[in-house]
Amino acid sequence: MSQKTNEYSTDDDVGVLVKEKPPALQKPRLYQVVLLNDDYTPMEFVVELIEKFFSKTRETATRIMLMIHNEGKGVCGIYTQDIAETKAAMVNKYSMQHQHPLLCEAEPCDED
Ligand code: TYC
Repeated sequence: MSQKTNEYSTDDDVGVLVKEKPPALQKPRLYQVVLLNDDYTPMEFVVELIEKFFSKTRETATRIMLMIHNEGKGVCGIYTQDIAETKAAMVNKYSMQHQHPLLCEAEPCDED
């Protein structure tokens, strides 16, 4: 009698493919963590925050901060949903603790 040993084979079908492999896993949707401009948070605080939470050099952090200051918002990093939302929450908590109105959001990246 044929005994099923797992989903893809039985004892007596050695070497015979009885079921096709499942399709390859889909890539998870990515999220960008953005900082919003405001009129009150000091530039130096924003630069240090970008260095601290997004592991950027001072040069890159300064470029991102100036981009936000001039354009209204800017991307600090791209992650999976859980990490992006956790980072945004940590940044908002840190800004509040330092009494700055700086806002951070996680938003889905455009799909390609
Ligand atoms: N606009 C702020 C200022 O002139 C600086 C700033 C930059 C604030 C980026 C927030 O996400 C921000 N002090």
